[in-house]
Amino acid sequence: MSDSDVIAAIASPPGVGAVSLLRLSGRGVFEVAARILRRFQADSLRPRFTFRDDVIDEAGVSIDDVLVVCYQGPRSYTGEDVVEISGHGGIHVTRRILERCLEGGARLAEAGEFSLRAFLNQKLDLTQAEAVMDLISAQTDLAARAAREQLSGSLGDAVTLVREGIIHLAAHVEAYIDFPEEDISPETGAALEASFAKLESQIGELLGTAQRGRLLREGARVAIVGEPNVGKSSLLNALLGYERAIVSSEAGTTRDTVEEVLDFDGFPVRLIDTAGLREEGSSIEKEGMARARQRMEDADLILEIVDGSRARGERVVAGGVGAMLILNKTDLGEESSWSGEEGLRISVRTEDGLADLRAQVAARLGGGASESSGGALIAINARHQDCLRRAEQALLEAREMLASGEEPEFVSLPLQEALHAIGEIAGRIDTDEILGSIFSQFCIGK
Ligand SMILES: Nc1nc2c(ncn2[C@@H]2O[C@H](COP(=O)(O)OP(=O)(O)O)[C@@H](O)[C@H]2O)c(=O)[nH]1
Ligand SMILES: [Mg+2]
Repeated sequence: MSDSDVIAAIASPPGVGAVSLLRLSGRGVFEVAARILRRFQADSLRPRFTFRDDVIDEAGVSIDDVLVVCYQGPRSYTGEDVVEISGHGGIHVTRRILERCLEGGARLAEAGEFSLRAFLNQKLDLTQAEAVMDLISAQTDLAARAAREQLSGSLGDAVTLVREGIIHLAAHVEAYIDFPEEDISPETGAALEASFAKLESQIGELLGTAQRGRLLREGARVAIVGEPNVGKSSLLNALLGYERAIVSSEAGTTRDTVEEVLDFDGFPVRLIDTAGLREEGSSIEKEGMARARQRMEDADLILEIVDGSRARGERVVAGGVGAMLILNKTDLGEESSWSGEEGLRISVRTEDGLADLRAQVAARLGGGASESSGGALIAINARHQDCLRRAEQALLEAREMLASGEEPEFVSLPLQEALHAIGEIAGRIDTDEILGSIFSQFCIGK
């Protein structure tokens, strides 16, 4: 596989659509186009101009009447010469056009290969390539915004700052290797300390966005738990806006877990209604309760619902860690034993307090959207987190070595390690493995 041979793929989703898009990229792509299009001439093309042509078969018979746009590298998504062909979106016709591209000299692109080329041609760094994927799979406005900002380079810029800081620090330390007779003066020592502290706080800040990143990409699991009949299923329905779960005044109605994804102030939330927890119950209900307990363990957040109109009993969530207490049925008045208890008061029946509930859940999950409305909405992924942790660890090591009077030569080793770990984030260091693992998650044609 050459890294600039002509690749082709259907870029639109499989199935019937109004139009389908085929994308070709690589050296010689205009010659391929000239072989399969009736009027196209490689030597007189107008880049970024739409024109009409026919894709023809071996015998010169038209397969489809198409629109064609050419891009001349490096001014294209991949940085190479690119041809895009829009055809009539039938499954058969689209496949025939792709076949013609392959017969004309292109080969089928691998998953993510267009974006890989964009990366290799420095049109995108790795964080931006990952953002392309995030944008495609975003389920809420906030998730899409985070992806867009990462695509525009916000994370890459923040990482570059850290990288420059480490280079600066390393250069400082290296200077002492070249002049071994000089001791590190107290002023220099203090300046180095300050640089370490600054880097640590920059890295810490980025690491602090990991939870938000995970929740925006994967959604949060929020389990609604509590005793029977407190209004758990009613709450799920009210938040969803339709009667998803069965509500009844009979205790033990919900026996299985019911899950739905919804948008909580920008956070995709997987809301899970569970069977009420109580001592008695049939064997089916007991199985439901076992599932409820399992969901509680996996949850990012537990909403513990109680009936505020009745005397308080035992709490079902031991210690209340990671749980929000919610007193429902305030329309019936609050029973005196709850007075002074911290917890959100709502009434599913009158919908009082539901907006507060949404906002508080979003705030608990990711600091809320408003917190970051001023600056960039950075939300790192697990790979970035891993790189940053390694960098943090290596910096810590370097700092300790320096403090204990270690020779500068030795200190520069962990600094190089930190630099390497940070470099991996944007991909400014060649490591085939990380490239493979990232781009293979793309779809063909991306
Ligand atoms: N008065 C009042 N009744 C409610 C409220 N929320 C739920 N209920 C009622 O409480 C009963 C049990 O509700 P359900 O959602 O099935 O409870 P679950 O067992 O916790 O899922 C039903 O009769 C609901 O109509 C509320 O805010 N106020
Ligand atoms: Mg229920």
